Amino acid sequence: MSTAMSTATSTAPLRVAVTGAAGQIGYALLPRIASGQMFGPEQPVILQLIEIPVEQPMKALEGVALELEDCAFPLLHDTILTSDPNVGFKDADWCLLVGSKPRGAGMERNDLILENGPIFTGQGRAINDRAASDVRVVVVGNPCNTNCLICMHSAPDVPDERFSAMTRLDQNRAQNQLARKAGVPSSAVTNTLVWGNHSATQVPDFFHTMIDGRPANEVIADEAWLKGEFLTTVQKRGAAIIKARGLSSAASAANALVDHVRDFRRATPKGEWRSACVKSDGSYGTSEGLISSFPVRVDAKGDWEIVPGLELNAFLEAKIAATVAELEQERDVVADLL
Ligand code: NAX
Repeated sequence: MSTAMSTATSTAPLRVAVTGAAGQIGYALLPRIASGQMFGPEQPVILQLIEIPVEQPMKALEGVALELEDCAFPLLHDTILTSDPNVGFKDADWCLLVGSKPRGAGMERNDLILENGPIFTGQGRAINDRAASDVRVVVVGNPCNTNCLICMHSAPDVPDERFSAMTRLDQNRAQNQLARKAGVPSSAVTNTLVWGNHSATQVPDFFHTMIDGRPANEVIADEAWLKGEFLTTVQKRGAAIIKARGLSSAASAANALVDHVRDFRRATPKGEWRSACVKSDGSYGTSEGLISSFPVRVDAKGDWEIVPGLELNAFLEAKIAATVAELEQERDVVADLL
């Protein structure tokens, strides 16, 4: 189904595929894309919205599309609704893989990984065969690092560097916690860095994150707080939101995805980096090939690199080793899909 709207500009529209589009994050995300916040105020978009072939989410998706129509966004040139990944990913410039199966009652993390694996092999194949030749893929659906790994392996014709998974929400959470503790605006906190897996083993790094140009651990001279409450607050923030709201983070996750895509579309300011999960080159004690969160810098051409040469102290080395061990274990669980 397609709901074409009038064209307001002459720039060719970007095709943006979003899976799980009828879900909570989708609801918060789609207006942000259609209004130009993700790709800029001059860039028209065509939304290619993918849901599972089940009546309720497809019906909900139709409702979301009606609401998008009612926003009369000048940049939104068309909205395609489908349950077929081959249709949804066709010619897509950006594939935002938000949908995944939620963790059910009594389900272990490994069960969740196994349940979601086949979704990401199928979507990877469809992206490989159907998407634009310069497609970029971002995985949000959890476990996002390992889902991204599976998707990347299932799309052998798409260069590995086009895949990333999201720790920008963790970065934003850490930035806010440090700013509040230091009593400064969040803009004073730069180079916020999260290493590893988007899970409770992630490592928010207060040694390389800067506050007003000085290392966070110098400005906040409270080592017990940094190593204790700060780390656990960021690591467990998702659970705190579920406890308070009865639902997982959606507005902040959609906001982080807008940030993540923008980070990859513009040059990172000199001397800075952003946190994102990309394919490991083996640096920082992270096995080559894993999708892990690193300090990432994007150049003017849009190519990214893992920022080299940061020094790791014993504290960081131990924490990174633990999160990498978890990623290796997740990779082993899905070994037959790689
Ligand atoms: P919802 O359950 O509200 O929505 C998920 C949607 O995905 C549903 O509408 C479902 O029908 C759809 N879906 C499931 N399998 C699909 C498939 N194969 N193809 C297309 N659609 C499919 O979840 P929501 O709150 O939107 O969260 C989505 C995902 O984001 C979850 O996996 C969640 O854990 C993950 N998150 C990741 C974050 C990150 O920082 N990386 C943070 C937020 C969030 O927790």
